[in-house]
Amino acid sequence: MRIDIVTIFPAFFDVLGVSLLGKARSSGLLDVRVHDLRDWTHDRHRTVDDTPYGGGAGMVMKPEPWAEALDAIVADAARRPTIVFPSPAGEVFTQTTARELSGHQHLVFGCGRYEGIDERVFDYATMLGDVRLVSLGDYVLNGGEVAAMAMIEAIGRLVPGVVGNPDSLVEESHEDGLLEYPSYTKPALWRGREVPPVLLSGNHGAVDAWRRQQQLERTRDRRPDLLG
Ligand code: 6GU
Repeated sequence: MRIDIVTIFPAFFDVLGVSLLGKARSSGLLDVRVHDLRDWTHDRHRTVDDTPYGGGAGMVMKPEPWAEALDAIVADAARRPTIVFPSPAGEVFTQTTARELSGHQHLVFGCGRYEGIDERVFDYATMLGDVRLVSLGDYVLNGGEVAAMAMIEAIGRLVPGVVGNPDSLVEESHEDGLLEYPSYTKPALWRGREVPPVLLSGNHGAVDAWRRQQQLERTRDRRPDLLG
């Protein structure tokens, strides 16, 4: 999978060089390319923002650098990419979104800062790829970078081969619409706290039933919205 990221803060993405995704990059499973939006400005100050038409607080990202950046990225792309703009005004990103996007060959993340990107950029981008505005949830971050990082990690780990043992992907929170069951390791008695005895019983049927019950109870207590 190829992932292009356009940002005015490329350093936010330095962490893509470490841990599981870092390994996936070194091994060639993920081809991640981080681009500085300012490389497509032409003035001495490398300006990416301007005042909003109609007035109001804050600055808006100018359309021209965005169009040039996206043009350059798709120019050497094999096929139409999916272009994701992280935005608190977008559709909510879930495990379903991650699963879907993990099947795409080429993702482009356009990370906006300030009050947003000139709206015409989203329309222009539809000529180059399939455009999605995607939010992490109902709270506001300073820009799309941290949101893009979260999405890239959620998506990247679903790309076949990135997570070494694919079994670890199936018993996670949200994969079956429920929260994950609790996990324990040795020692069986620690600071006065015991591991639930059923887990030491060797009875696999009983363990499975207990875990399913735990998933249901936790989901009901913490995330009743998931049960519909
Ligand atoms: Cl995708 N962007 C920003 N700026 N804030 C957010 C978000 C995205 N998702 C939740 N809050």
